[in-house]
Amino acid sequence: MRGCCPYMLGGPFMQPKLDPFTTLLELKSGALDPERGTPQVRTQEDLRGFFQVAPEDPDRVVYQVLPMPVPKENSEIQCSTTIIEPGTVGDEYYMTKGHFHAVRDRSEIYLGLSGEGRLILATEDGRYRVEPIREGTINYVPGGWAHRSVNVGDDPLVFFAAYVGDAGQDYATIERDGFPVLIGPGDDGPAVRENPTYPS
Ligand code: PAN
Ligand code: ZN
Repeated sequence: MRGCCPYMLGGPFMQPKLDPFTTLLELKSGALDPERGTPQVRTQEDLRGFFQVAPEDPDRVVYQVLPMPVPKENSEIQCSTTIIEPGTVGDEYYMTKGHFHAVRDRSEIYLGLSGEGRLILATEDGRYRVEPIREGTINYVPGGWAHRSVNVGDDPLVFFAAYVGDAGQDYATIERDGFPVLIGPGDDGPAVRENPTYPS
């Protein structure tokens, strides 16, 4: 028999849709070599409406996502690295927009690579959790939990994400409601406070 493992005994054989590929992930910086897609760059201006206050330095880069594009189908696994710069806007640390998955029950895994961060997770009925992200952490993001990562340190926060291919991202709900809590500098390090504009 040629190859191994017939898809079903007696055929038909599954015809793969993609060829295998390998990319080097530079563990500290999150850089991919070779790059596989166009980096997605988010500036303070791009996050207008996500921070509590207007951008202070609109062109400044807040974060980048380096993608490894595969078809957005549930048979595939999307993955990317995210690099969030250190900084603040108003009382909030630099963070991602955050989203629910458009297909709400799709889950995701984050692997922390470097820096010091927090992952805010929230359900549509307002429950929330705050989890750490740093080198070696694995955050499991179950379906139904919106997620936003926040850089609470002085260096870039870098993590790798892998998620169900057809998950999609719903940013509009977060742009409208935000998350139940905000994270910014406090007297003794990062402080989590209630979001005064979160709908009750
Ligand atoms: C991540 C995020 C990435 C950027 O890959 O997309 O960290 O955050 P925003 O998408 O909220 O701007 C992920 O959770 N994908 O589903
Ligand atoms: Zn996600």
